[in-house]
Amino acid sequence: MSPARTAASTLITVAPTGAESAKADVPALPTTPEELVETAIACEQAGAALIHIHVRDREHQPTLEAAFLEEAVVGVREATDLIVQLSTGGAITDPLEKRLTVLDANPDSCSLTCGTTNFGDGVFLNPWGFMVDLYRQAQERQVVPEFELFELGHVHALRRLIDECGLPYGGKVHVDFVTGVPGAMPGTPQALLAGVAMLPPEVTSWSATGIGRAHLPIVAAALSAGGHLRVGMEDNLMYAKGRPVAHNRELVARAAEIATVMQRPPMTTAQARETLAIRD
Ligand code: KMH
Ligand code: ZN
Repeated sequence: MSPARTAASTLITVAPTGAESAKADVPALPTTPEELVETAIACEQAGAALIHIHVRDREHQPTLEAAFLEEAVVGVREATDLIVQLSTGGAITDPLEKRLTVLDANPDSCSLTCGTTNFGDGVFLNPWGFMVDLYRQAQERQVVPEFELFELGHVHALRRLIDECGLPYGGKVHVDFVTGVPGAMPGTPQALLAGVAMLPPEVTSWSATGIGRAHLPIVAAALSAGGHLRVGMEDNLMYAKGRPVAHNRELVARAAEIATVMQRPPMTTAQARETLAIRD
């Protein structure tokens, strides 16, 4: 399938929490296991088919500890049919070795960022050796990676990764353009379309994320260009000017509504599992 061909329906991913916002500043952020499961149920009902999870400890701090990750995977699996994707990006302070242990929690999917990038005032480290280790481990464990592309150079690094390591488990290649991170690829239709034009032919589906004020422009641009969507409070805390997001469900519901108006209604979880070749 050509990645530029418009899919009939839209895969909506929700990224509800992230590692960057503090619970004290954003009380609506789901940081407890109960809040995560409640969010997952509500977002599935609103049209999401995949959940990208970062977990927090009992003090609401980002963590990569196995017990918290496993609790999240099991809890969301029991309560929903969402594809469970764990972040291997964590927070920018997380060591690479710890990030590799995320796969021990047995997710359906994992994020895999295709290179180092500026990340606001910090640096999000993804050296080549780490990418290869993570990719090979995902292949061995039948975990489907979602390749995160923050920069146009990351598209080329994905080309190199496929050349060197082959295709992911299941044979499908799904990527997500993360646009609008300060210091990285801007959240503009022009940058997004440049990335889409560069995608290797092995890519079978792509989605896009617009950080902060890039959120709505990127939703519109991705749908127009045949892509899928990632929304959620990891990426955007404002529903509209002066109106904070009250619940992740709102962002999913609005994305689903726009997609439906554009004749690209939300995918079911079963369709999404087939699209990404998630193991049974
Ligand atoms: N929190 C960022 C440093 C991912 O989930 O893989 C990295 C991130 C990407 O969110
Ligand atoms: Zn993330």
